[in-house]
Amino acid sequence: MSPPLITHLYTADPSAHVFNNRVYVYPSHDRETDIAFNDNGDQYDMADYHVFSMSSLDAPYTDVVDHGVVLRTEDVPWVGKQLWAPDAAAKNGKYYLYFPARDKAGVFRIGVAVGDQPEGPFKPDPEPIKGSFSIDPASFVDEADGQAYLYFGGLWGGQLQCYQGGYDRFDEKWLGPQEPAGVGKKALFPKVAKLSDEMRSFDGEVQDLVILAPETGEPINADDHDRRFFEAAWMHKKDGLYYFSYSTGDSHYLVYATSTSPSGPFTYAGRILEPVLGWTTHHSIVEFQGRWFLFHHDCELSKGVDHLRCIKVKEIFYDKEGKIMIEKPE
Ligand code: FUB
Repeated sequence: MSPPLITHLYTADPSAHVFNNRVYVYPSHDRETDIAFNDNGDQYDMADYHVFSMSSLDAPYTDVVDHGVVLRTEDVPWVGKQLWAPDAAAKNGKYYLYFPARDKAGVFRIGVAVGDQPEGPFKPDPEPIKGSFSIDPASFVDEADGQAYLYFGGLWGGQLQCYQGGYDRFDEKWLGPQEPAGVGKKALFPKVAKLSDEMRSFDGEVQDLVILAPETGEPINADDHDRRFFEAAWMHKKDGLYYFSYSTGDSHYLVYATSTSPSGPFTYAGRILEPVLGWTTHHSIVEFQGRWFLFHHDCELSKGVDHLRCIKVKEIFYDKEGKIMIEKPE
């Protein structure tokens, strides 16, 4: 088992990118609270973000730099609480930090903050991104044409199930640990939106990112909790193929689906990681110096406290067909 990458803080939801030949990690910063545990995730009550960077991903991790606090709840006028899993992107010589948080009314939105350097500081826009909702933004800039995308969404505490009547209609009847279920019901899809060239607004409509079951060619069923999308979207591209990976939530897997288009449809392709210590599992995948790495978290550092997590990194591999392998093939 890999050792935690960071031990002086609890960290989770690592979004890793390579900027200027250095690895930058944008994680959640977990903290202790006295909030009672529930399936809505209220105990995940994070209040700021740190950025970390490093020049090597091989243990022991001796050169991890903590760049300090880059954004706080009180820096963002629209935020009420819960700074959850962030991500970052680079474009046009600027760096963009995307972050989900509950607004003052308790509804999750996605904000953006802009910086001149990958380690910040980041200046937040005063309003959330228009048309954004739910959690776990993951940005992806396609090197094929420079188009940037934001993938997002998360069930239960992440409120994705509250938008079944339309992306502009928040239905509070669906708040709490519930989602579509039963024979014939299809799973809810993660969302994707094109980002405009200035990276701070959506260019066009938010769309469903359709994930198909390979054996039927039909969307994944709602009851298929081993494969349906729950949260923790991530996109990477290798050899022209788009890989959308995510957490299955209450079955605790990290899985992936592939497509020849960044907007899908995607076809489920397999598991990346089996359940780890702790309820949540969340990750990113990045290429660094010709090798591919999975960043993820577990609760080893807190000895199993679900909301006190630690990030880890592990090299991953691909077979000849492009299937992700967690162990090096013989
Ligand atoms: O860290 C808070 C939430 O837990 C994230 O947004 C989810 O992906 C899960 O890891």
